Amino acid sequence: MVIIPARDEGPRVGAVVRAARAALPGVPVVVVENASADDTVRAASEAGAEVIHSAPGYAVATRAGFVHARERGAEWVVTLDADGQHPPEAVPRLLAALSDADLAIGSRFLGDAGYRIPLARSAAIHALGLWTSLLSRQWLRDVTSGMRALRRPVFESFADDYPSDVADANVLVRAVRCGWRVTEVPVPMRPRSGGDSQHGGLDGAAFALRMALYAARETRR
Ligand SMILES: Nc1nc2c(ncn2[C@@H]2O[C@H](COP(=O)(O)OP(=O)(O)O)[C@@H](O)[C@H]2O)c(=O)[nH]1
Ligand SMILES: [Mg+2]
Repeated sequence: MVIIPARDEGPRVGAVVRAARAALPGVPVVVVENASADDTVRAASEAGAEVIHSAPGYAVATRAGFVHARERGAEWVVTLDADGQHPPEAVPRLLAALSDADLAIGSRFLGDAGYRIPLARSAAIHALGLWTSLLSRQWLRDVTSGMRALRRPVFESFADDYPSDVADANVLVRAVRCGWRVTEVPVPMRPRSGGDSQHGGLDGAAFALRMALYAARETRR
């Protein structure tokens, strides 16, 4: 099952849903939406997605997707942004990695990133990558990538217990410490195709600091 959290992505979500359905014929594509002020719901439905609703927040929406996938008995889930950042045509490569991994990350830092990542953001992701690698004792790079594939035991566990504020690097620390096999697959990405990121500027810095703190807390669970 493909899970696409989306808020105010009306101009973008339709293309992502259509590309995902084309790349993965017969696979359910679920858009998890909350409180969009635009036509996100209509655009997603018209493109052929099932739309479900969640409480606010990216992590909360992602978890709602995991719960839905568990109810549907999905074997695996892939999470994609609705903003056009993650190329759905690369999903089959991510799924192939699940043959010997439990969680596969689409990574901008293993090959061609595909676009110029703003310097401050790139520095923050690399610093979080080092921190995450230290905490998990596994070399991980694109620790904030929202493009991930998860096998059933992983998303079923996350459906039961998942952070509600930040769910990026901290989730990877948890996964490695749970003994799940985590791997990275090179995926060229794109900048979001319009609209605003959920975190920019100072808000982004505060978000990165919270993520680092939550990641450290995972080692004490
Ligand atoms: N349902 C839902 N989706 C959200 C929320 N916040 C962000 N998203 C979606 O989550 C995805 C990732 O957010 P984005 O702003 O692209 O984060 P970035 O890629 O880290 O800059 C996008 O598809 C957003 O539309 C939210 O509160 N609810
Ligand atoms: Mg994005």
